[in-house]
Formats: sequence, structure tokens, C-alpha cells
Amino acid sequence: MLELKQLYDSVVEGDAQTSRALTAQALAEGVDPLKLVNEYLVPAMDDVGQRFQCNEYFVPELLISARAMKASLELIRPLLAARGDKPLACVAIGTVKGDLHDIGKNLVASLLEGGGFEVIDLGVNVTPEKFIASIKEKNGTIVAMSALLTTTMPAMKTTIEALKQAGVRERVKVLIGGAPITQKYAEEIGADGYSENAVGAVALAKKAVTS
Ligand code: B12
Repeated sequence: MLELKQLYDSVVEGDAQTSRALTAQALAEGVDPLKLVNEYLVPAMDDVGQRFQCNEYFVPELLISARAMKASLELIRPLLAARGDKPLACVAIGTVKGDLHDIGKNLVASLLEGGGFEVIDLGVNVTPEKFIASIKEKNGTIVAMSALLTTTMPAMKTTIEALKQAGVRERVKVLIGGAPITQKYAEEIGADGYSENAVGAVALAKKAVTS
């Protein structure tokens, strides 16, 4: 029987080959894919974030850990997507204009997908026009924006204004997040929700589609 703590360790250590192999083995043994995400992969990335905060880890370690998590998620994602019948809603997610940080955004996108949402990942440096085009094209009901720079936070407000101008603000919920974002800022710019982490983002999105 597989010792799943090793999966956690492999992400913290940034060993993508091992995390992928352990994930494959766990899935073959019938472990619930969501359990792998919630109990091992996400806590491992939280651990990495904390190590980063204490200057034990630096950017390269962060990137290789994110790569290890991604290697596992590549195997898990299709299984999670396959088990929900109808997606709860379609989410257009992206990192706002001027901002290239995508580790947190990718984590949020993966967990939303795992949580039963159809996710249109628009990538980084996403203009308001691109968010609007996606919402219109896919009939999306949630816009999820990520920003990691204080200088790109205002792009969230600009995007909300643009959604209003385009006449689609009323039919979408806007969720925001990223290290410099706060609940207060979300309220200031008229966003519908803020969460400080990816697990909270899924809870927010679920609340948004039921309220
Ligand atoms: C990794 C990193 C980079 C990498 C990015 C690689 C990548 N592919 O993303 C690289 C090296 C490229 C980079 C570049 C830069 N960076 Co940088 N970077 C970081 C670093 C170290 C970690 C960010 C990260 O990935 N954290 C881990 C993830 C998991 O956390 P997260 O993004 O916060 O996401 C979580 C939550 O916020 C939330 N969340 C995120 N998005 C969303 C969205 C929604 C809807 C919801 C609900 C929740 C949510 O859930 C996530 C998971 O729990 C931070 C430091 C820090 N402490 O944040 C600096 C940091 C953000 N960078 C910074 C800077 C200044 C830069 C540069 C300008 C540096 C330079 N001079 O070139 C450039 C900017 C490039 C650009 N235009 O974007 C500053 C920003 C300062 C500020 N106040 O604005 C920071 C804070 C470092 C510092 N202390 O100075 N960076």
C-alpha cells in the first residue's frame, strides 16, 4: 500500500517525476482523486508558501514545487472533469493585464475544475476585452481575476467597469484574489467575492452559483 505522505513530500521537494509516479500509483490503487488534491497536493503547496514566507525557500524552489504539483494535476484533472455530469457553471479565469504571475491562478483554476466547474483559462496579462469576449462566447457566469502586483490591482477595477460598459456585469459574479488583494479592496471596487486561497475560491464560486 502506498504511503501518501510521500506525495506531499515530493511536491514540497519539487520532485515532479516522483509526484507524478506516486499519483499514478495512488489512482491505480483506487484512491479518490479529490482526496489527493485536498489532503496532499494543496497542503503541500501551502507548506511551500510558508517556507517561502520564512525565507527558507526562494523563487526557484517555488517554481519547481508548482511544476511537481502540475505533474500530478495533469493525471487527476481528466478524472475530476469526467465525474461531474454537467458543469456547475462556466468560469473565465485570468491574471489581469500587466501581470504575469500565474502559479496561484493555475492552482485556483485546477481546483475549480476539480470542484465541478468548466474553466476557461485565459492565461496571464488578460485585458478586460478578453474577459468580456470569453464571457460572451462561452456564456460564462463567473469572472475570476488574479493579481499579484500592487500596480496591477487597479486592472481589476478597470475590468469590472468594462463589464458594466459591455452590459454583462449583471449576469456575472466577479471573484478576485492574489497576495495583495483584501476583502476591503474587493468591496471598494465592487467585486462579488474575495478569497485568500484556492480552496476558498471554490467555496466562493459554489456560493456564487447558488445565490
Ligand atoms: C513566483 C513569483 C514571481 C515569478 C512568477 C512566475 C509565475 N509563473 O507565476 C516571476 C519570477 C516571473 C516574477 C516576476 C515579477 N515579480 Co514576482 N513574485 C513571485 C512570488 C515569489 C510568489 C508568487 C506565487 O506564485 N505565490 C504562490 C501562489 C500559490 O500564491 P498566490 O499567487 O498568492 O495565490 C494564492 C492566493 O493569492 C489565491 N489566489 C490567487 N489568485 C486568485 C484568484 C481568485 C479569483 C481567488 C479567489 C483567489 C486567488 O489562491 C492562490 C492559492 O492559494 C511573489 C512573492 C509573494 N509572497 O507572493 C513575488 C511578487 C508578487 N513579485 C513581485 C515583483 C515586484 C515582481 C516583478 C515586478 C519583479 C521584477 N522587477 O521584474 C516581476 C513582475 C512581472 C509581471 N509583469 O508580472 C512582488 C510584488 C510587489 C508588489 N507589492 O507589487 C512580490 C510580492 C515579491 C516581493 N516581495 O517584492 N515573480
